[in-house]
Parts: sequence; structure tokens; C-alpha cells
Amino acid sequence: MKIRCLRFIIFLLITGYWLFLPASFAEEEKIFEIKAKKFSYNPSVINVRKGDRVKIRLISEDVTHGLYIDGYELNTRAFPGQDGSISFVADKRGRHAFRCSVTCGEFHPYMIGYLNVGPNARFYVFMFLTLFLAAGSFGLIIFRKED
Ligand SMILES: [Cu+2]
Repeated sequence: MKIRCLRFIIFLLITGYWLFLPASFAEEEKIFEIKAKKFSYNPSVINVRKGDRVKIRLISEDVTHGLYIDGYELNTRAFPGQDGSISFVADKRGRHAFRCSVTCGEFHPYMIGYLNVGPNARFYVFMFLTLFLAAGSFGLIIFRKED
């Protein structure tokens, strides 16, 4: 009886896990509004996780500015009163510089920001739970023999 009860609990855990899975590990959408002004971006550093869908809205507060992301080779422009936008999946890890792609004045070359793409912790949680449940399933097989 005790074993049967335990087996049922494990069954519920496994079923719950697989039902819960698609929602919890779905990609996250991250939206940023970056204000460009001679000669900086605000914010100048944005952090995402690998696999996130990233949307960047570029707003110019003075003259025309651009935003080019190194490594992703993506570019957009923002005119005064007309925003630029970029959307992409952050599939490359690491620190990527983004820089102004429109010559906007004497300090234009120093107009730089950073996109940090960190590890996807959700992936490791997923792996851990999968191994844990695999061990649980293995336990079920052993219990069955004793029944
Ligand atoms: Cu600029």
C-alpha cells in the first residue's frame, strides 16, 4: 500500500512536470527602449539570456542616430520623432558592443553600449529536473519488482 501510494505521487510529479514544461521554458520576450543623444545611449548596457527574443526601440533625442550590434550584424536608425527598431533572438552568448552607425558629431566614434547575453539558467534547471525524474522512474521499476 505504501509503495503504491509512493508510486502514485511520483506519477503525479512526472505528469505535472511535462504539463508544466511548455509554459515554463518558453522563450522570454525582452523589450528595451534605448534613448540616443549626443554621444551616448541610455541605457548603455542591456542584459538578456541566451534564447530570449529581444526587441529594441531606438529613440533619438536630438539628431539622427543609429545602432549597430557587433556579432549580430543588425542595424537600425532613429530620426528625431521617428523611432528605429530591431528584433531578434539572442542566440550568441557574450558581450556584444553596439555603436552608433550614423555620423552624428565629433564624438560619434565613442557612442557605444553593450548587449550582454548570459547563459540560460532555465536550461540547466530543465536538465536537473529531467535527471531527477529519470532517477525517480528508475526507482519505480525497482519498486515494481518488490510488489
Ligand atoms: Cu550618433
